Amino acid sequence: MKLDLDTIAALAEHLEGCELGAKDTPKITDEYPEMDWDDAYAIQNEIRRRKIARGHRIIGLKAGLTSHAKMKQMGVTTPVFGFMADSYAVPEGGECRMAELIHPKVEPEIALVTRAPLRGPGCHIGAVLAATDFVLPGIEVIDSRYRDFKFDLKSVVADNTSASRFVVGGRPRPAAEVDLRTVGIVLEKNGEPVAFGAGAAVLGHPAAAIAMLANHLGARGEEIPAGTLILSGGITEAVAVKAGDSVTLRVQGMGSVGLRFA
Ligand code: OOG
Ligand code: MG
Repeated sequence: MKLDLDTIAALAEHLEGCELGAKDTPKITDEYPEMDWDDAYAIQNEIRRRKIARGHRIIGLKAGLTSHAKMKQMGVTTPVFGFMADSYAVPEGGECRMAELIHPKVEPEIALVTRAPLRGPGCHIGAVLAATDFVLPGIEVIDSRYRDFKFDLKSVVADNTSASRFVVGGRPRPAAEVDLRTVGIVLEKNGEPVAFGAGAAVLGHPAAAIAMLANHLGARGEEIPAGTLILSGGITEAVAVKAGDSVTLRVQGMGSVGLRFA
């Protein structure tokens, strides 16, 4: 690690302050170019600790930048991992208030819920599928705290991978009943289809993103507990939204899920 604990705490406070106050900031590597991956995850963990200390619960995990479409859009090459706090959850068909957000975008994702713990190293797609209870459609609302969504990987990891809101719903299906590679998705904005894809856009198989997450946590002596909701990452480019927009994700054989922006 290159940063001291005071700097990590100050950066976590700054980034969480931007999240809660819906204010943007230049990316933190501008001021701390020496920061490394461990620093970045330490800042994210400190944001998580702050939320728990205020009485929030962590209700899920996420992988991001897991599709070529997303990596190309953001100009990066490796997946990243973050957490979801209870305050991020939006009910099915519910509303996101633009006043609480900076410049939100929506992503069509496949969500998985585990029924057994997953621990790396060596976690693979087969182990993930065996430990998955069910799969369901999810829309992630990302809202980078960085000005104009401009960041590098370390900055975005520190910023909890732009996590902001999410909704899951539709028709959950047992993992064994669907082929997540060929499952088709359509993302609609105000009734118009705006993005299309298939599960294989995420690392060849969305479960591969979960295996990477388990291996990432395993390297830190942690695991994915049983009963964890995990977003596997945007299948297509993220789509910008504004007040008045409504967004629906349709996933083949899994119904649809939606939310509105006000
Ligand atoms: C980083 C988060 C990406 C995904 O699903 O790819 C992400 C960003 O693009 O702001 O959540
Ligand atoms: Mg995402």
